[in-house]
Amino acid sequence: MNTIFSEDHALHHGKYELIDGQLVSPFENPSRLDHIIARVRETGLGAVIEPLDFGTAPIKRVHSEAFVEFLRTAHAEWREEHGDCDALPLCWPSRTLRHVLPETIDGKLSYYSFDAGTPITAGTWQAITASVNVALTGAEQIRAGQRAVFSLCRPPGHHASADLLGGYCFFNNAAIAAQSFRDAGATKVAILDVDYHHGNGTQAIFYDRSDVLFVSLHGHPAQEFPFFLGYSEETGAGEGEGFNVNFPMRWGTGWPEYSQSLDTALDHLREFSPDTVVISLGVDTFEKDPISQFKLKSEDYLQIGARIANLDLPTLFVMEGGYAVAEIGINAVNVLTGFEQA
Ligand code: SP5
Ligand code: ZN
Repeated sequence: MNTIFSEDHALHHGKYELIDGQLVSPFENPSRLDHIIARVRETGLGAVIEPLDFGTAPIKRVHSEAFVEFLRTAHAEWREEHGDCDALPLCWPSRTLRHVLPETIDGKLSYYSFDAGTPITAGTWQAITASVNVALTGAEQIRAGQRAVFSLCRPPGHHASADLLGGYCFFNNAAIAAQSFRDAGATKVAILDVDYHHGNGTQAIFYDRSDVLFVSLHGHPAQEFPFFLGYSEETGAGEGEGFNVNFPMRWGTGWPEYSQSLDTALDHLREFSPDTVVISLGVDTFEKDPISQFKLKSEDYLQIGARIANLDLPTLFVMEGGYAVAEIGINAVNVLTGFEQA
């Protein structure tokens, strides 16, 4: 299986995220990908290939023009106001407040974000456009006939919706790839999101559509970030009714319960019978993940890959979360080797 990878991910390296009442060095940092790419090479998974440049047109199929342009200039505007530090918001248009776009950089950053865990740095634009290109290059290789490709994206994407960043995410790589399959002629695309956190951005992007099925397994929003989406009663709207399927699970969930949900999730994909599958691949379901509360073990990821392979469909793996850096390479690549050995 080919891996698509760009060194440009390292240009996004925040100094702080706000978590548990403290500003700490971000859990989502470049060392994550150093470990994954090392494991890809060590296991001989396949070729490691640099992405092509697709420009911003495919991004704007999913994100609003204004949001894309905001991100392009956000750090420069921030630097003019506050000097050379990372941009972080601290006030959001929550209940009782109006959703009107302010003029200043602080106001715009608040408008376009939903948490204080997602710093914008000088190199963020270059890293997030490279991350999209990694996803789109993988998608193009699938269209050219590859059975499966690993798009080693960073920053991740599944928390980002059409005009909202957060949860370490800016552009929704998986959603942009899924839309690219549709635009290239696929009739039906399914996205299976196995990251520990609910893919609120992906759900929101496709919520009223029947051409892209979204199925997600994640920590229960009553307990876990992003808190305000991901319940099982969210099944889609209008045309999209029945094409959004959530499997929220409580803190402490281990393989026995997780694998049952996974099998039911995969049944939904089979019934939908898509042309192509996009996997939002997070390995923050791992027992030692520092910010998560599931109990999966390294060998369980082999099983996840094998069960996805049993769908017998062209499959694009798009990297999302996973913060147990010492084991992130083993866990992520286990999914892929489990897939290939099935
Ligand atoms: C892509 C992705 O995995 N984004 C995850 C973003 C999570 N951000 C904050 C989660 C805060 C949950 N509380 C952690 C408690 C650890 N002591
Ligand atoms: Zn996650």
